Amino acid sequence: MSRLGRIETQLTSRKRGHTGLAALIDPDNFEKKGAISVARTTEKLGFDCIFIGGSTLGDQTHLDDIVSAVKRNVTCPVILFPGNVTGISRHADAILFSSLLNSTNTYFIIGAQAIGAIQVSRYNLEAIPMGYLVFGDESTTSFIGQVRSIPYTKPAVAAMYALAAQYLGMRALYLEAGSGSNHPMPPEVVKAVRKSFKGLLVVGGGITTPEIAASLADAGADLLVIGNLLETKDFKKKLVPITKVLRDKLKH
Ligand code: 1GP
Repeated sequence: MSRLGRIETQLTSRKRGHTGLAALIDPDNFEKKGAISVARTTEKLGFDCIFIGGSTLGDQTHLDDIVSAVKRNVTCPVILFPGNVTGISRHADAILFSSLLNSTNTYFIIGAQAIGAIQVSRYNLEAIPMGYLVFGDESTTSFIGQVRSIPYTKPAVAAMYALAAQYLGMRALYLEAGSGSNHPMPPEVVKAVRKSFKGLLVVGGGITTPEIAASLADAGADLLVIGNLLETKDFKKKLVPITKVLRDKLKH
């Protein structure tokens, strides 16, 4: 098994129960200026890292531009969150080297990874081995990834996959409700997964309020990912209560 790199060590160094935040920038929805502004703002608000990626990304030159621009403007880790082989950039600090475990197409489970591995190695990117589980069937991620969705109402099924991910050596697991989802991950699912998965538990999709963030943190998520909200007007104002609720939890 690969050794823990610098970025993964940083991400996993929080105490259990101290939930962090990742800002997700989808290059399909940002030009350089906007991406820089979001990255700077979120870092100032105390976000732990920036994820860059998206499920429909095709323009690697644009990805490189965004990643290098963001990298020049923040000190926190800039981590790739690829939906395909087109999501790799030499300018990032690390990559969530993920397998979409509940895809029906082997391409998204291991095919893209095999092709992408060459580039990851050539660019000397830190690879963080991650299982990716998609819930619900209305998101772009679910459609593009040809997912056989895990029902939101079946925490035991999610926990089963989580345990399998752990036995396969994945040190991170991402529970995905889909970008812009009206149905964020139910805390019961996160709780069930937390019981069987010991690694870094990442949760994203539809996190837009401090209440949702707090319930997922209480359920045991290590890192919450916020993307869509960053693309809305007055996003900073909306983020402040979310960062506050998580910060307040650190005190207890
Ligand atoms: C999507 O989980 C991420 O891959 C973030 O979701 O865009 O809904 O915040 P949102």
